[in-house]
Amino acid sequence: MISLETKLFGIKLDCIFNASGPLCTSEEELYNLEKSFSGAVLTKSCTIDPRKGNPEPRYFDTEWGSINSMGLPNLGYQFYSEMASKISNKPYIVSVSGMTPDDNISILEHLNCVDGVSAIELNLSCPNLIGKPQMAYDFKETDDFLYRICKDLRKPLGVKLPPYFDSVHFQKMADILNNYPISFVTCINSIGNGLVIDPHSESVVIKPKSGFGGIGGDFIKPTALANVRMFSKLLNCDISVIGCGGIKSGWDAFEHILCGASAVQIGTQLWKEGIGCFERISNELKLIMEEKGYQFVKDFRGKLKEI
Ligand code: ERO
Repeated sequence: MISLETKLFGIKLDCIFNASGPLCTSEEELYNLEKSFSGAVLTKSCTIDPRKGNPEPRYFDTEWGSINSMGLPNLGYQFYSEMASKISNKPYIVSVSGMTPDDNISILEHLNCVDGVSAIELNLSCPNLIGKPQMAYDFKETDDFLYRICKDLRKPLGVKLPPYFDSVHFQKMADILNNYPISFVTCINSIGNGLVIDPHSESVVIKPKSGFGGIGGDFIKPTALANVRMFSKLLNCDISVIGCGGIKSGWDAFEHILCGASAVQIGTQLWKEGIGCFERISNELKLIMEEKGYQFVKDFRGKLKEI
């Protein structure tokens, strides 16, 4: 019997679930995720107050993926906190992306005490907030901030990272993360500030930030795999890596796990295909495992060969 079971923050779950972002904002979307083949229910990143987000159009599908500048539309942390008692069949992970470090501290203090919140994914990498840098590109600020929040942590904490492109940056971030009681890192958020244009209309395709936005889909898979691989090697073994970026098939999920991911998240493909993607990708991954003679995720996790 092939099993997709994995263990994250001490909980057993199926290793494929949603990325924070697509189809995980409203009550209906969260219930739909609970009913689907997603291994967990992860919320849209939340702020203190509900937000409408950036002006539309703010998401655009391309053949190879997507560009978005949603601007953090969400229903506010109280809503996601209340949903914790309603999502009872799957691990429930709340993504947090406060507008300031103090906002994050307040939200985390609250969620620390909410039954039914299985874990928190702290998003340090939103690329689309006008005038706000991605915190995880500032190593000192990230270190200071983790120091503050980890003092009083009562839930498993994960960190959603932006893509890094330089060996020194991988090492610097890993050295910081290794100092804190972090349960997992998610690699990667969308590649920030890409530009998609339509040459026919001679126009950008999304409205916010003059058309600049986070890139997801096929093109980001090699960068995502590199980040999963590097952090799997550099982080303490008690920090799990979750792969995210360019996963639309069982083979993509297999590649992320081979690079060291303990679980994978689906972003752009979830926007495009809807919640049916979890069952399809899970079945594809199981077939690959069967053909290769692997029964468990751990049989091939991190076992990428070098030549
Ligand atoms: O614009 C957003 O809401 C958004 N888009 C992304 O690609 N990544 C994010 O982390 C994010 C907001 C937190």
